[in-house]
Amino acid sequence: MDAEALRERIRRRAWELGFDACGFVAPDLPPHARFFLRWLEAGRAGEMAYLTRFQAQRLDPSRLAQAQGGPPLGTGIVLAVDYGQAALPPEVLSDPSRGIVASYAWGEDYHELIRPLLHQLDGFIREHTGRTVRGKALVDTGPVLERDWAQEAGIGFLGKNCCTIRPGWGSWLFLATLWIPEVLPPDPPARGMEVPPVSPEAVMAGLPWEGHYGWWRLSPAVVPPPLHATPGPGRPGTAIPLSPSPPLPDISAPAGSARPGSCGSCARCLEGCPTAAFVGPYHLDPLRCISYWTIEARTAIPRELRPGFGNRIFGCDICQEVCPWNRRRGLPREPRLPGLRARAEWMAPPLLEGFRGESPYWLVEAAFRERWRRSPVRRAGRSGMLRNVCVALGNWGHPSAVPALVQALADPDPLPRRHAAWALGRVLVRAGDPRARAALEARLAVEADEGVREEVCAALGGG
Ligand code: B12
Ligand code: SF4
Ligand code: SF4
Repeated sequence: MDAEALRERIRRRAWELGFDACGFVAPDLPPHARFFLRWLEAGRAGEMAYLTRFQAQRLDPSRLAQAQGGPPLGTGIVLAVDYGQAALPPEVLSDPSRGIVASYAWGEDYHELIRPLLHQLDGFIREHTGRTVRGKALVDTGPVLERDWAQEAGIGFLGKNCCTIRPGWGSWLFLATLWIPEVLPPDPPARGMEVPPVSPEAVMAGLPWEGHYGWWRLSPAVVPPPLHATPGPGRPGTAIPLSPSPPLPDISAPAGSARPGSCGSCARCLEGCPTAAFVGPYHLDPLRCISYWTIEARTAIPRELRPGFGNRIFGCDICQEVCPWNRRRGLPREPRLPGLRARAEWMAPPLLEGFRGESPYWLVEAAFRERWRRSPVRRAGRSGMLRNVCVALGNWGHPSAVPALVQALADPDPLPRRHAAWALGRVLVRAGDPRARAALEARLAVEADEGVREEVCAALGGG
């Protein structure tokens, strides 16, 4: 079988396995590698130490198998899974007594679902080529700039919010890559058109928000049609209507371009970020991002950022929710992989639910593991989630949160204790609840941890 024919067989098989898009790249230097290195030098990785490792492989994916004594890799297969589904209605999103979970975590952990599919795809290729060594199957955690490769493979373009956006689908995509020794013809890359490329230094310094940074032509051949021809049947309890769309800025295609994508002069994501995490278009500072703090970080959330978190307790979708490319999406539909379909109980749990006697999942490890079994939320851990929930309770500032916060203030882990103290301080300021003051004073009398003592004092001082 010739290389072109094998490539098309792989695409078809990828679709059958549940991938919605599949493109092919040559493993060269990723286009924004220099920006990535500058970004690292500026300390943007924070606690995400894994981003600082295996740079030789990240800058040259042909070496990804080298550490295990594997052969040089000749082709990258870039895959996307569309997880977009119903949006939460505005009254749920803005309900301060609920904790909003990012939509990528409404279904089961995508790493666990997608990795075996990559291995199956690799097995299919090996059957055709007779190869005995395995390809390198990576989803999220590998040393690969997945968004760069998705753009190179023509799957989507990079939005100013940093996300891969595919016109017609939006940005609710998981990305994954499979790197194989076989050399297959690459897809035409989604190269920028019309506007000259901007330098990494300019992106680091912060580009003007409303600038127009080009159109990206996308490969029309990434999926066997039709995609999601009919919306899925829906699961009980998850049929939540899409919220009505506000008027949209003009991001329509210039005449004569095929499947192009662009942000145009739109800057909604940059304006909409509640913690001002964007230095500028294409440049996010994770150390100001809700997603980083609520998922990745194991330390205390900076006090000045906490009010901006609102009721987001795990991840954040705001810079995607406001994006016209997501609002233009068609009818609500369901991911083809059944495991990714939203579970009603994982989307926006009432904040106080996990403190109650029948299932105190924010307080007891075993209950946490049971309540969030197979959910990506487990990544933050029980105490990390309790930290996040305390911030949301503080932002609610309602007296009914006091008993829960008193329990959190007695947690064995100082991390949630710090945030519970802060939240009680907010209830004190907002509602003047004497129980909040009493709890803080009682804690100060017994607390040994310096960080918690400092938070308690700040809370009692109204800081
Ligand atoms: C670290 C990481 C994070 C960090 C940092 C994110 C960031 N923007 O840097 C944090 C924890 C904040 C994060 C958050 C989220 N993440 Co994340 N994350 C990653 C991870 C592991 C590495 C990304 C990375 O290298 N960042 C470093 C910076 C430099 O890279 P970048 O943002 O991709 O930047 C690119 C652009 O800046 C661009 N660029 C530079 N200059 C220029 C100039 C021009 C003109 C253009 C067009 C582009 C451009 O090139 C850079 C390199 O590709 C990837 C998986 C992977 N292996 O790639 C997932 C990944 C990017 N995350 C993903 C998701 C789903 C999310 C969240 C939506 C989760 C959530 N709901 O909370 C948010 C979205 C936040 C956002 N707006 O980016 C998906 C993205 C899917 C998509 N459609 O884009 C990925 C690919 C995981 C996956 N396998 O599906 N994430
Ligand atoms: S805080 Fe939310 S809106 Fe801001 S960059 Fe992070 S994910 Fe996007
Ligand atoms: S909100 Fe606007 S600027 Fe941001 S990614 Fe979407 S189209 Fe681009």
